[in-house]
Amino acid sequence: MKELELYYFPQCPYCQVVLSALRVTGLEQSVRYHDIHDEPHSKEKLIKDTGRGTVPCLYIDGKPMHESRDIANWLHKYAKELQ
Ligand SMILES: N[C@@H](CCC(=O)N[C@@H](CS)C(=O)NCC(=O)O)C(=O)O
Repeated sequence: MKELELYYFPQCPYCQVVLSALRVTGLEQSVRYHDIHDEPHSKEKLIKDTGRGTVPCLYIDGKPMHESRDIANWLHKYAKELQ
């Protein structure tokens, strides 16, 4: 099982794309969530790690992936082996 952490905030439509992919793939419970508006330190970490403050960003075993479409595609591709 890979360690998955999602940096997001709920009002962000791109984040909703990823949250929807997590629901559809049944991986919703397998992710640790960081709301960057609730946790300023999480936004700071995101910027420090990636040079970008944009969300969504999914960390896969500590490696950050940006872009909602890329993340959703990755989730669908690897869903079976992640469950
Ligand atoms: N192309 C990106 C767009 C991501 C994006 O623009 N996210 C906005 C929120 S909806 C963001 O993080 N803006 C910077 C900020 O709110 O600090 C994706 O599809 O993931």
